[in-house]
Amino acid sequence: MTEPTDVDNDLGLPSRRRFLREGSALLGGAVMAGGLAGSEALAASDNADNLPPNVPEWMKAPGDPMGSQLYGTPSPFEKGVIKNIPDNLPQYLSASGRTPLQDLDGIITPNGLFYERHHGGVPTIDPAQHRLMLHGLVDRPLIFTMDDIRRFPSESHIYFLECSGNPNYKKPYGKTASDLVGLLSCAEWTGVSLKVVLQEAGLQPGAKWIVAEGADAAAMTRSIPIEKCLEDAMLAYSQNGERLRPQQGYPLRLLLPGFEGNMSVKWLRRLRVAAEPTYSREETSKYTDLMPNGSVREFTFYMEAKSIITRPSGGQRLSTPGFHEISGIAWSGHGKVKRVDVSVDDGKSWQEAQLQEPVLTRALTRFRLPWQWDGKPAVIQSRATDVTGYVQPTLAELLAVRGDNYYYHNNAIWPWRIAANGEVSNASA
Ligand SMILES: Nc1nc2c(c(=O)[nH]1)N[C@H]1C(S)=C(S)[C@@H](COP(=O)(O)O)O[C@H]1N2
Ligand SMILES: [Mo]
Repeated sequence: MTEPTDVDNDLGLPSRRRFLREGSALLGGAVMAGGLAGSEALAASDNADNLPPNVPEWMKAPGDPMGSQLYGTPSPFEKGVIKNIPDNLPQYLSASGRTPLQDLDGIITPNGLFYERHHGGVPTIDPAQHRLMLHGLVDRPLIFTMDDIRRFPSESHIYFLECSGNPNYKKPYGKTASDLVGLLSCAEWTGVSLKVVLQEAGLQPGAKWIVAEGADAAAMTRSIPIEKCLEDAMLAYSQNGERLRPQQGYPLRLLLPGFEGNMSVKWLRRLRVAAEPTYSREETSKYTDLMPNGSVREFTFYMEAKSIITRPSGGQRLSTPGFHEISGIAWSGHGKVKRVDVSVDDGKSWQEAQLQEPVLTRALTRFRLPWQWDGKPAVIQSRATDVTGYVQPTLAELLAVRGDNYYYHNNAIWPWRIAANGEVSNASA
């Protein structure tokens, strides 16, 4: 093979020398000023033989043949991008694994990194033996096979799913974006509108709630107001184009966009239409909150507006002063994110971030803000506002209203502290 010197290769990419001449213009001047020379320097791990202008090792022989992986997996160099499983919790029957939000881009969570939360382990369900039973206040009680479900007209929507204990109000809050709010993911879901299935059975007068039950050892049970069931609730069987993962409820889950994750019952086996909620364990002893005056907030369905900077974020390090894009995610159970403001001066002033299209209802929204870091210690944070005009509060504001016994629904602003050496840590810890 000949050495690629100043000859354009057949991919039409700029050659090295042209890149050196025009490089800073291509990358927008100020952004990388001085940076190119820096990247020419050898890092400790670099093998000079693989660097320009030499031909790297991996060009000198053909790569792996087709079919060496029948289900693709990430590059071995990405092996650190995995679910975050807290080791300070008993992790068998009631378990959680968090999405590594700080390592992801865009708004879609890859299926292998979707957060998982389960109360009785992950059942292995043969779809041929799975049934969904629909009964109670309906004209025609029905039992569906998975084939029956998939014969209904289907729809696909991108929605986030978030656990309402994400995080809970008990310290310590954790070091990384994943420790803080990694019980959050976003996927394109495909399934059947619950409304369509309910029309098939015929709702009777007095139908006010639907009690959903999962086919796991926990028989997770939650009551859902009928309005939500007739609005955007889905019986989902696919996630990002392929069938649900077992951890996400294979072969069928309920999906209630914008509601606390606990209500999106996985491994869905039963829907009972009722006049009253059932007051199950998960809506009485759990997923309710004690206010300072002794009253209890129950049925706190909606996930309020929230955001977090994922880059730079806790556990990461800024390599050099100068240009850095601040990027993160924002979401609201009430609908679209209207704006995100970012502060780089510990909350003294705020700038409006750019929202990356698409901005979707009850989905994650990516935001970005260009930033010149002067190399001095700084505190950065983001604040979401949703379509209702609601503004994401600070942790201090939430604690002042909700008191010491509140556990779920912590949608606080999470500031990151950047030290002079570039290290990023949790400023609320
Ligand atoms: N059947 C069943 N459904 C369930 C659960 C469960 O343990 N069993 N966990 C709930 C909780 S607490 C959450 S936050 C979401 C998590 O969904 P995921 O594991 O797909 O992320 O599922 C909910 N649905
Ligand atoms: Mo949850």
